[in-house]
Amino acid sequence: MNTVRLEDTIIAIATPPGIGAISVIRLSGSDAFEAIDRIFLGKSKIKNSKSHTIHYGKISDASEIIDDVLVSVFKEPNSYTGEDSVEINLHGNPLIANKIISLILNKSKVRLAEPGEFTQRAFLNGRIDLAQAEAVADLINSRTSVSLRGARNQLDGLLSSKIVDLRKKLVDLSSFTELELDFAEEDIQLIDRVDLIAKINDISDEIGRLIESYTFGKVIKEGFNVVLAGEPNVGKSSILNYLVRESRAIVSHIPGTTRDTIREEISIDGFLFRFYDTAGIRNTDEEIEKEGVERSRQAIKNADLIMFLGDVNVGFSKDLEIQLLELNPSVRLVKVLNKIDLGIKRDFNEDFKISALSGMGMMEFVDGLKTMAFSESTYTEKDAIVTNIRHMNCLVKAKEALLNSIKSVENDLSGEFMASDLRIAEMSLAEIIGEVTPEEILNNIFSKFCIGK
Ligand SMILES: Nc1nc2c(ncn2[C@@H]2O[C@H](COP(=O)(O)OP(=O)(O)OP(=O)(O)O)[C@@H](O)[C@H]2O)c(=O)[nH]1
Ligand SMILES: [Mg+2]
Repeated sequence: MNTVRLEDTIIAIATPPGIGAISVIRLSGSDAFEAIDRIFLGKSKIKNSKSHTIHYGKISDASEIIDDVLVSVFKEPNSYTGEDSVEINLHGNPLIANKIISLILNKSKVRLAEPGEFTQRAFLNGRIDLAQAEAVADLINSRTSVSLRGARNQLDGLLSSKIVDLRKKLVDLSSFTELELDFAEEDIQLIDRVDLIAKINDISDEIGRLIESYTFGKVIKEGFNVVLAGEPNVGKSSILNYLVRESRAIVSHIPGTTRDTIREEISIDGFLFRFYDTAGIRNTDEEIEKEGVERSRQAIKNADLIMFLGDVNVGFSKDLEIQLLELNPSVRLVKVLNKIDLGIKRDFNEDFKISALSGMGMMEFVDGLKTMAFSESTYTEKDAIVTNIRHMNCLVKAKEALLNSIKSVENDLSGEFMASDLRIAEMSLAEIIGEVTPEEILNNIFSKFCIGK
């Protein structure tokens, strides 16, 4: 989507490809009503209908009836896109949908919509801001109840209103500092410097709290990556199988069984956990196993948590522990002793004791996992939580600018510096909600949507 062409009327199928009870075609733009009226046989013309009404009728080509349909009418500005729009409910066969779309394309000045173009119009026409538009995509792509709730909150404007509020505080401050610049010659201070710094600090702290929420927000949206790591034969694959309740990975008494990294997702209390079973790490000359170990290392680098496994009779290799932490220095590592059904002979300073064979200790481990993923977060559903890396980057930029502005006040630099930093901070916040967002970024955001959304 290079240049925005709001004047075009666009069409797309809004339901997934394939067969279903019904499909929905969306049509939006100034010619939407005329376009549908050219092929729709109903009691009255759609053009003359009231907004938010539904009309039964038939779609017909000159020679044949294509389908009987329901047409919903939305008049601007009270539609999803803010434009005149219709939604056609038809029988859920892609052949019918394609016929209707071709018919409209042939008979009217309508073009196929690009991915996300309906939502982009909703944004450009001021129906929703950019963070809300992004939440639409998140809502559709959510795979757990928790991430769904996060997206819902963002779509409802929880984050946006927080950003708007912070931005307003900044604009209020800037109005003083900009005014001071106007009277620079007279050297007037309209706002006391101690007071000014305190106010900037308050805003910066609030932004800081949003930045911190991203650790939690990322887990909400993307899930939590747990890598099962350890020496060969400690029972990594057995644990994966236990967690997913199926024989997903091959288990054998022969060390070096797992080669490929195996990924499985499970939802625990509505949170998405992604488990990676990896090849046991050891020095080997066997070519395939070597590659397996390399893949283990890659998985470990991307882990949020390493589940470091030890055998009840052997414990944990200090050497391997060091290697794991070298690969991912910021990761949380928990020591889990497996095979306790064989009897515990000594203490290895482990965090958890389990048996993949009998299930002993597994409940406690899974409970522990939830705590480890979320304990540090003191965020509740009602808090604005940042789940999007783009927002996160804008917030970091804003905070940096605020810290710079404080520095220039403390160093008694010319007011220009502080005013300019406050402006940068304000612009960075505005970028989150799409008020000063470069077109390239906008295109990038909407191109990731599905067609018809
Ligand atoms: N007694 C007992 N045996 C277990 C337990 N977990 C795994 N085993 C056995 O230990 C052996 C190795 O199990 P795997 O799950 O294949 O071990 P792994 O860590 O995936 O091994 P590699 O893929 O070779 O690195 C198998 O014979 C399992 O049946 C357990 O909790 N108790
Ligand atoms: Mg294995």
